[in-house]
Amino acid sequence: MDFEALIFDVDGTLADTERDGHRVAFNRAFREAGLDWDWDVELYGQLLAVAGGKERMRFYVERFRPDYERPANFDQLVQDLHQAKTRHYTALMEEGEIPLRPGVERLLREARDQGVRLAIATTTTPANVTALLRATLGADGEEWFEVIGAGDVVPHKKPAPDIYGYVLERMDLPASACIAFEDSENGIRSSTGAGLSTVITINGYTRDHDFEGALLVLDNLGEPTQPFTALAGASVNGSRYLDIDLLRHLHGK
Ligand code: XBP
Ligand code: MG
Repeated sequence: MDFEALIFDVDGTLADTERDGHRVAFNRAFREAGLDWDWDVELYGQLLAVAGGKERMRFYVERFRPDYERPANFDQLVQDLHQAKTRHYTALMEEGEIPLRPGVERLLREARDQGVRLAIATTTTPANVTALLRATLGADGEEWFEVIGAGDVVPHKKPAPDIYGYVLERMDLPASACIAFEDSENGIRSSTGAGLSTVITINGYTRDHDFEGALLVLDNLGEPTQPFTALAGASVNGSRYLDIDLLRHLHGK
């Protein structure tokens, strides 16, 4: 069966949003609330073991701050911090400092031109997705995607397969008709858990993750002038960048 749709993760896959986007926004929210929490680049890599901002803050307190005395309204505090963090994050995206990764816009445009359907499956908050897509693809950026599955719409975040199941159901497509794009171990566990063939583009935080079962592992999607490096998975026969033709070829195998 030929494929009909591409389903993209957002953070780390469409753009390198974690180190200079989410991390910075969390720290601004902590400072604003008068907390002494400060997530440096290295610590944030460890915190990425847990997907979802609210879940990540709880994990930080449990694992790294045994000294922190939780106030009675800790649940509310986490909600409030997360809301502030989203405000800082969307403001950062509006500044437009975080570009799409190499080859992303090219592949999205090519898919649209060829009638390949597009969707998003992410743990991040919907407002964050909107802010990134508008800042990078333009005011109609969200409309490029038929379904945007994001945040708390499913009870279990990645690595659970729920968000991919949610998107497939809304697109009324079987997993075999789609290819997922991910950057992390939690991501590929989620996508393959939903039965999807998955292309990985690694980044600084995920290069040592386990990508067992990936269709293809690349450093990035590549551009005609900036070829990718294939790191694992199917043979790419000398291709320099990932396009719809190469995806068709790989998917057919
Ligand atoms: C992305 C995440 C997100 C963001 C924070 O994971 O883990 O939690 O870091 O987003 P993936 P929120 O790329 O696997 O979807 O703070 O909005 O939850
Ligand atoms: Mg990701």
